[in-house]
Amino acid sequence: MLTRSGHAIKDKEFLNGMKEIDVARKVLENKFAELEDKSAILRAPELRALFDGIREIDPEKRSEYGKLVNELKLELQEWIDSSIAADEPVLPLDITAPWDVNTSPNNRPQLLSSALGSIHPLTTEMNLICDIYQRMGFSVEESREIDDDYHMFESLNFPEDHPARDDYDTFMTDEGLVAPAHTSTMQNRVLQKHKANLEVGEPIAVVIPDRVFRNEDLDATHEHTFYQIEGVYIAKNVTVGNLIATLSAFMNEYFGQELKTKLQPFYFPFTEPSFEFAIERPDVLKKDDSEEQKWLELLGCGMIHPNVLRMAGIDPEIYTGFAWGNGIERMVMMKNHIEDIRHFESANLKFLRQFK
Ligand code: FA5
Repeated sequence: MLTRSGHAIKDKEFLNGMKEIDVARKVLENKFAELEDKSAILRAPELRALFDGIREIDPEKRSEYGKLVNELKLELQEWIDSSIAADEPVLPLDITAPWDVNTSPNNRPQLLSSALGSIHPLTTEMNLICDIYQRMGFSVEESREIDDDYHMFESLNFPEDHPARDDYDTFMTDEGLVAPAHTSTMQNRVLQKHKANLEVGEPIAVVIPDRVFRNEDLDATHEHTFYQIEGVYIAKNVTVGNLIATLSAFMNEYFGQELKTKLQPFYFPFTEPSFEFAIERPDVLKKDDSEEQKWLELLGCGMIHPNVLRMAGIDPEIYTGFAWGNGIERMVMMKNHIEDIRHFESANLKFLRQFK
């Protein structure tokens, strides 16, 4: 501390004063590191003592000394400023922002109130669908929007060069990666992940929703990008009867009524036997009385092929199971009497506002 005797001021006092500034800086530095409220450093007694000592310095040297004390104060202010800047979260750069993110919030265009928007009907319905399956004892797993040939075809028992590969008008990258054409690409992963359930007498019961992509000719019931939900159920002694009972229970809950349904034989390499499941269209969605207009195919399903179980390390002699893949848009269309699948991605507010 600068305590002065009050005797004649000499150069020696000035030099002592300089030393005391250095000592005080070190003390203040340690204090600053400990302080929660960094600005309190400006009220530290060590700093006050330096200022008080100015008047005791030789008048000739006083202004030079005072300048050094002031510089220390400015230095402290800089410490405070940079500690505040370090504490401030660095905002991620939003490249979609239609304004310069460096402008102050007051100068930015006002965002629209969220009350003006609403959740997309497909999201609402997907949440509802997952909720029903969860109540039926299924867990929900996420899929992925880029995959490989093994999961798209091989793990699903599509032999190489088999013509059935062409049924899935698949988009591929130059590197040979696949935009999944169905959520069945997740079957092998889910079976591997949950097969330990079987050893403790529990079933594998999982649904997997996600977006899928096909190089399709578009019409009222065909999109190139649409949603599916895959389901798998595996345990001992599972039969086609369990498959039908599960799908019927789900459909009755989702549509809130018993619908006319039709199960007809079909072919998928990964199920045996395989079926297509269709429901009767409500009258308002029938263009004419033809048999074709009467039914809309909602999903493909069947008993999981023994080769698919084997490839996931599950013994088909002990366990059996069923799987299905359900188109979400078509379900939502049937429930809400929507005549064209292309409305969903049209960004047509008149259409979307009906679901608010
Ligand atoms: C499949 O995708 C099989 N992976 C389903 C499956 C899973 C079978 C598990 C057996 C076991 P499919 O190509 O039929 O099958 O499509 C299933 C459902 O997706 C159809 O019933 C339909 O509801 C929907 N879907 C198919 N193509 C389109 C499309 N272009 N636009 C809208 N929905 C479609």
